Amino acid sequence: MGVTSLISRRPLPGAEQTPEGYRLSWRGVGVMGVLNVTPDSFSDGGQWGSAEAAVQAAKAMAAAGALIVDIGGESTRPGAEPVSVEVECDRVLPVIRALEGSGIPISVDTRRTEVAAAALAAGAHIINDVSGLRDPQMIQVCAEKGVPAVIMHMRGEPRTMQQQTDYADLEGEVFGFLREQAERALAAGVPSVVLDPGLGFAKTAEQNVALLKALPRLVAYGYPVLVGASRKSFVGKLSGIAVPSERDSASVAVHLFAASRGAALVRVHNVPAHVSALATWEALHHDAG
Ligand code: HH2
Repeated sequence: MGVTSLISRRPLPGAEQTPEGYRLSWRGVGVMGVLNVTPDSFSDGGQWGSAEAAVQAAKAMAAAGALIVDIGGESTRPGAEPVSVEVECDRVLPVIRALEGSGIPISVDTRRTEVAAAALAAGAHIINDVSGLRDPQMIQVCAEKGVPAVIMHMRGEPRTMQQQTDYADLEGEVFGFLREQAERALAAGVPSVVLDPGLGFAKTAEQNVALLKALPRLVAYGYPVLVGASRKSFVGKLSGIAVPSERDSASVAVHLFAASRGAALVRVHNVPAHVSALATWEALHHDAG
């Protein structure tokens, strides 16, 4: 099981100071806990009724072994309507501010440069952009602030993306886009990037499975790869479980499959279930030599 690192030019909790910048390193597969402070996210919408409840949830995720907690203020599920910058900021900023100094690496899940800049000013450490830094200003923000970025592939907008699932060459387009965006971001001064195929974003269930199978091709580019399958509808389809919140064991199975294909991070709702499953999987690999 290899070691993965993310470099930041700004202090990052748990990171070691090196001549290159602050290096956050982990062995095996790191867990990113999902914390949606939205009324309408597909599985945890409305779960954290107040900023204080969200802060407690973030702390519980970190205590359970999450490497990073990902805070989102806009649902990007298929068909979701966009929210304004003000609404998104009102949702995420109080939680980020309250977590400052907690020692938890925080990423902010946003497509908007204004939200990203405000979140970084409030104490967030990493940008997670489901639109894959398509807005050049998002690259600017990450470069100027010196923070790592998660680059995810999607097509179009959440509202209409499931009408855009015709690909001439699925893996070529998804992995090619991610590689180009990584090179663009690094050339502009973003200190490090994570690549994410964007399961469920303008993809059918079969296409999500094809991307998971092809993951080693993406991993071979040399950047850390994140996979986010948690509770998604294709996991429901694979497992036959209709209710998203009941899909945690099935999500673990998909994430172990991704781990076996080289994923360095998994983005999950149920942190304890993933931490124990991954620790067991890693111990087996270790003992198997
Ligand atoms: N999936 C979702 C949101 N953000 N970010 C990355 N990097 N990768 C993902 O797969 C990903 C993501 C959608 O899931 P969720 O946050 O649970 O739901 P919603 O968009 O409804 O808030």
